[in-house]
Amino acid sequence: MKLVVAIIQDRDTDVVLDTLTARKLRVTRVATTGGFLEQRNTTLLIGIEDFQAPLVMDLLRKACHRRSMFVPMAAGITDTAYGLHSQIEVEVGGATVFVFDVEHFEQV
Ligand code: 2BA
Repeated sequence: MKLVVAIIQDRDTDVVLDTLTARKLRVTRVATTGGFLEQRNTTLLIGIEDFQAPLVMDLLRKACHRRSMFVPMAAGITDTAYGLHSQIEVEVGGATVFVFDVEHFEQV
């Protein structure tokens, strides 16, 4: 068995949940926050059989999109030469995925 931990953008969450549950895959959604941008994102915990891992990766690839975001430069690195409201472009997503082997699974 494997545990897939996938960090995705909030706006992709509904589509991913619908896609996974339509295939009878079980998923838990956790509200999280990225450490760099400090913006909300979603972490999914997906417990699966080993043979389902390629399917889950494929579904995540199709449903999660990379997007460019413009965020204000941190006050400490703002250069007035670029104006007071300087923004930097950051690419976020589609999904950051960790796959773990599960040592033990039990529902009591
Ligand atoms: P954040 O930490 O808010 O990062 C958002 C985006 O900012 C990242 O997109 C990346 O493009 C950029 N970024 C992050 N740290 C950076 C740094 N030190 N220097 C320059 N740019 C940086 P993604 O890579 O797609 O990550 C999206 C979210 O996934 C992250 O939000 C974080 O919540 C999570 N994540 C990504 N890699 C992770 C890891 N190795 N461990 C745990 N969580 C991770």
